[in-house]
Amino acid sequence: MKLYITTPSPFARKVRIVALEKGLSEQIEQVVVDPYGNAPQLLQTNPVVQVPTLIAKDGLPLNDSPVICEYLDRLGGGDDLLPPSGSADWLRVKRLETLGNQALEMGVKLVLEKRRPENERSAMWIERWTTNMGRALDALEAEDLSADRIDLGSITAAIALTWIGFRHPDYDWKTGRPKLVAFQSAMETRESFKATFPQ
Ligand SMILES: N[C@@H](CCC(=O)N[C@@H](CS)C(=O)NCC(=O)O)C(=O)O
Repeated sequence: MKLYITTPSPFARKVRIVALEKGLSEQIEQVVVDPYGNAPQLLQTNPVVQVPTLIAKDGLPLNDSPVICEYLDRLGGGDDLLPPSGSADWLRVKRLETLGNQALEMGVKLVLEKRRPENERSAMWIERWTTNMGRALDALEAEDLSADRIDLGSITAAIALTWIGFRHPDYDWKTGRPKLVAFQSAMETRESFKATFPQ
């Protein structure tokens, strides 16, 4: 299998962590590409030219981190990172995964907006996306997150926190969110997290 990534991408990090947790890393060649430069290999396989994109075992391209993670979870060994579909636990994990992804999506929009020339930036969007990112983090703080429960929900929430700290160093996500602070630092001690820290 082939996985297109960038090393700072939080969505790609999620997939890399899942691959490690499921013992699949040796079967996956990681290829660093430039999505914003329309890397030809990526353009050929993903119509919206984003990382992560996985070329699965049968050669089929998988384009979005949730579907890639679910595919790898079914393929690999060890404990399930996604409980059986339809169960109460599955819904709990999916909700956490979605909140983590929502926080990340707001954060990615902010990065792109802030990369525009200063006179073209929209203060309105920056304000809205910052507020929404904070709300997603507040919603996560209110959840029962535990570093002892490794699943797609806890993995996504933890990588979102780390990435926001990495990409938005001026944004204080820690004050008022003590449960998230303890959770994120405990998750980052796992080998799969240490091996994929954003750079
Ligand atoms: N929903 C996608 C989001 C992926 C995404 O936003 N990737 C970013 C990098 S972090 C990207 O490749 N952006 C390039 C672009 O949008 O042109 C997922 O979960 O995989």
